[in-house]
Amino acid sequence: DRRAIIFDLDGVIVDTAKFHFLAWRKLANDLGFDFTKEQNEQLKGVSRVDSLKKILEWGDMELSEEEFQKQMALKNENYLSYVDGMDDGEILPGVKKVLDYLDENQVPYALGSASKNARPILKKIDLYHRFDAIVDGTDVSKAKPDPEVFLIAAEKLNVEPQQCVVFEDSVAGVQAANIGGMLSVGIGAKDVLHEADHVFTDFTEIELNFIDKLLNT
Ligand code: B16
Ligand code: MG
Repeated sequence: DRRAIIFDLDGVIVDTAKFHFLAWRKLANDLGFDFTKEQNEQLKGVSRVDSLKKILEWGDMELSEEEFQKQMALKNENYLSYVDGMDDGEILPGVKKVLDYLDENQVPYALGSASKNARPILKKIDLYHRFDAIVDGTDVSKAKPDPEVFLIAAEKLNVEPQQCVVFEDSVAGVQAANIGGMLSVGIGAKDVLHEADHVFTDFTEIELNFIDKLLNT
């Protein structure tokens, strides 16, 4: 049976995906090109380094190692300027209801995020202390779709991967959950996240008895 939940952060708990998009787009524009919202889907759940590599490919550009590092730092600075203004009002609709329900039923849950900024963001939105475990971009060496981030989370929760349900908004993250042997629940568009076991547009669509069913099958 399933006994624990792992949540992705960006695009699942909070909509920081929009800030990543703005910051990456500014970087591309400053370098003299642009990319689309569709291309941006490919950046979701992907590490900072791999995101910049992809973007440079789209712009058909190459940077020296030094310039690459500089651009990553600039992007992060710009991203953090958006994050700075965040508070618990940024928690996506329906998320708290699910967390409250898990607490009431003593279901352990962890964070499994690719972001190196996950901990400060959780603090800003006042959820840091509610997670039984936090695994983020500072703890892993392999990026999603590698399941490492979720496998470490399962280990920290003291459960088997097969006992975990993962909530993810990204294609790479859904693949990571599937490869890790976990049940995947996509948050977003059905056509994008078709590899997930279940897909919902957002958490307001998720009934608590669905969570119950997930945990009892
Ligand atoms: P950072 P998640 C991911 O977070 C984002 O989806 C992705 O767009 C971002 O590039 C990545 O974190 C790294 O973030 O630059 O803050 O370290 O969705 O896995 O929570
Ligand atoms: Mg995400």
